[in-house]
Amino acid sequence: MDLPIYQEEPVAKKGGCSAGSCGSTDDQLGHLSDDIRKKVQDHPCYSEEAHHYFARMHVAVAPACNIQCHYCNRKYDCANESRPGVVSEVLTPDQAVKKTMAVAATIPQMTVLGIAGPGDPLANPEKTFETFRQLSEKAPDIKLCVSTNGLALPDCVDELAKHNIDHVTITINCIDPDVGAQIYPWIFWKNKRIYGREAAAILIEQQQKGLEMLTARGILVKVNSVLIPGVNDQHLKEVSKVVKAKGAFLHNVMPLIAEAEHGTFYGVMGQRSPNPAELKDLQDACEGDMNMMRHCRQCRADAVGLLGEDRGSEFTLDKIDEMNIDYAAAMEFRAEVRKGIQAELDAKRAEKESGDNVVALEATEPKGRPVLMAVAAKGPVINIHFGHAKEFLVYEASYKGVKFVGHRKAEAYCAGDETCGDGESILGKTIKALEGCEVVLCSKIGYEPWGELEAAGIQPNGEHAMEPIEEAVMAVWNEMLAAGKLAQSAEAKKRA
Ligand code: CLF
Ligand code: SF4
Repeated sequence: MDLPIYQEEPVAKKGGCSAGSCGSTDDQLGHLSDDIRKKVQDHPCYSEEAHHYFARMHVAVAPACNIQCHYCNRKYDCANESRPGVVSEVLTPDQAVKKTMAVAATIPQMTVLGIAGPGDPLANPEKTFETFRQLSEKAPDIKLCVSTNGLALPDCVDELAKHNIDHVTITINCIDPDVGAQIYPWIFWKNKRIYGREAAAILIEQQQKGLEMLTARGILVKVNSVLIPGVNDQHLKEVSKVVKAKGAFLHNVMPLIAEAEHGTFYGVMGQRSPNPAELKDLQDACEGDMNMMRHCRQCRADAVGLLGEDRGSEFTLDKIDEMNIDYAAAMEFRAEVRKGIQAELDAKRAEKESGDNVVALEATEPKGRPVLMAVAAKGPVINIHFGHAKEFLVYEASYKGVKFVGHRKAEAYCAGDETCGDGESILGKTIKALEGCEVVLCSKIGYEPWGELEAAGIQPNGEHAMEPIEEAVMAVWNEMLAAGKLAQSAEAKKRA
């Protein structure tokens, strides 16, 4: 069996987490029925734990959209489910199926096929459902997933259920038409273009109706919301409450991406994006009511691979044409690989439950303040050199344990000799991206960035290379506590 794709080097040390929860969805969702756990445990978006092990892919078969969002420019991927970047190729359903089989045969950990754009999948129902129809026949071991703005959703629920699609994402940015009118200039509804508040009211009604219909059928619904400062930032707490009450399974609040160069209305008008602290505060505020997703990477509509990586360029149509795919053999191999991952995850859980090999959590009462730590990792262990990291995972450590709170994008500081001259400015950007983090854990780090990070108040740490992330983060927090670095303010003490 090949090594799982995240594993660049062998895992040197294994162990349970002292925190008990570690922010892993597996534990957070411990209350779920076996049936639902089975549905989410190898879906990289629905399970935070699974996203370290399992990959997803999107096929861009849906170019048209039936609404306009102020954060979207059709030239780019759907901002609901993607970071801006043109879709390399819009595919026909036949091409999409061929690509999916090629990826599934090459990346056995790819468990989920999603349709998420570049327009709205349900505004392109023939292409979307033809793709799903073929795949459910030809690749029955792949879970099917769809993401929609919800306008056409109520009309499509039967068809979705028919294709055994049990993961649907609806982007719901508001439940108040006055807020909606600031986000959606128009919708295309019953062969007419409708504008402003009236358009927003119809969209909201359709979204809510679709959500209720799906949950009534036992289909898992994730709600995505784009956080737009000054527009829906206060309102999203209410959205979270309402969608939870209607049975949504997970809420994913994502930051608005509004770069002027993408040519979106918000970008051109100078609407700002939220900063990481604003995003975290809102996610924390919603968390009391809802399971929150914090590991979303705002993928491209043609993304391939683990969340946070994109292997799409390996699977262009001309490259796929040259591949020889024996899907029956691939299915066997995929099953074997998944069994291996499952055994690893089961062992990890058993270890956690037994408490064996657990780093002691020294602080069991409210002492010591929470600390944000950035981690350079791909998969569940600290395995990336600081200079090679293209993103950092951010964890919050406290006396309660370790919780995953998000990620920060970065440019690789060290990409080889030719780019070393750019290193300094890239390092400056990375330090800015890590704002609020007090420690950065990585497998290795050079002398120069070490000094600059320290000068910026971020302590580099390469001592936990190849260790499981949560354990290492907890150990560092305990060291800081023991060294007297985590004194709480009087106000924080009172709150605790
Ligand atoms: Fe794709 Fe979306 Fe399905 Fe995941 S993505 S259709 S639920 S398989 Fe995932 Fe990507 Fe975030 Fe979407 S990380 S943008 S939430
Ligand atoms: Fe763009 Fe998606 Fe909004 Fe349609 S639903 S306008 S594709 S962001």
